[in-house]
Amino acid sequence: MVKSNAPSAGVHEEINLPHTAAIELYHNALSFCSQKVRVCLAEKGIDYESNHIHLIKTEWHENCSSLYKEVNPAITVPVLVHHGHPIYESLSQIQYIETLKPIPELIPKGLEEKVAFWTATAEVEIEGGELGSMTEEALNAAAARCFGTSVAMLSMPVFLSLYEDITWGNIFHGFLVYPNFGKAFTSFIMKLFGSNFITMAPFSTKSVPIISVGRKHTRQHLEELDKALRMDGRPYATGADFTMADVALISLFERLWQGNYEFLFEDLLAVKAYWQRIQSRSSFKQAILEHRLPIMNKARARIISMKEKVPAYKDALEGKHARGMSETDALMSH
Ligand SMILES: N[C@@H](CCC(=O)N[C@@H](CS)C(=O)NCC(=O)O)C(=O)O
Repeated sequence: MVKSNAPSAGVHEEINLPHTAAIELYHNALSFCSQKVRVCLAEKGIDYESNHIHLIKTEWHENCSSLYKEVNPAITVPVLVHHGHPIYESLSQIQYIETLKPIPELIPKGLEEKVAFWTATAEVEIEGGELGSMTEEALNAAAARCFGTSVAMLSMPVFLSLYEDITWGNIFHGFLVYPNFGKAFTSFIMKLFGSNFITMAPFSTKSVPIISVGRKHTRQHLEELDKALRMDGRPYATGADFTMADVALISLFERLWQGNYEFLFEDLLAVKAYWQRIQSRSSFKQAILEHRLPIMNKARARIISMKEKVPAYKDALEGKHARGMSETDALMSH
């Protein structure tokens, strides 16, 4: 996350950005927050002008371009723009969309607490923003707290695979334009070693435990969701209707798809059916499927093929699953 020059959350009536449509969205295909806002807009049936902004993981630091800095000096996505006035922070954007078009209700009366539970657990909360600098104990505590954090711990193979298709020119460009040297350097290292980074000493001593902690807790959060769904056979996270809780969960499932982690809920039949139900909604097609970039499909295909070719890589990503054991079996075998 980039904090410098961050404008305050909410609508900025004092700013007038050039625009061609009443509602515009600056967003990125891969970004969790962008996905949530796109799903909300699709669920509400709100038309908008789509301005895709690349981040280095999808192609280049377009978010650092002078044009984009006019939209958001904090260089983050998403930014929602209404009649030229930007709304910063995805949470404020979602609330703004809710007031703009209250029906269909995404936070139905009486379900506020349940929705809040799932939206809070879907958050990514990483102290200091760096998984690599956390102890295993801190990783476990953070992953246990939030489903979003545990899924974020599974994202490294996805990013490494994406970097394999980013040009060196775009990586070096980061040293010139990206305000955080540490992150520009991380992109350089990830590009340099590609997917092998996961299993390569000395990096593997950090990366393998991060993925392992992420996997263990993701499985636990999925089991919790399975239990909630099975309790009364509800189709969606909070009951009969699709709500903001599902909006928040979609981005996590999409990341699990992106990293080919579906094996984590292969035996959780209620979760499996839930994910299929979500994918059959038109909002999923409009907000997620239609935005999957070729580089994202390629990154997933590379992960699948690496797992077939390199047993240590498969082991790092799948743990005991790679050897045909469920995560629960694996825990019990300790
Ligand atoms: N709290 C912000 C977070 C925005 C954010 O950090 N977005 C990420 C993508 S998920 C970003 O734009 N990062 C810039 C980068 O990676 O260079 C929100 O909810 O909108």
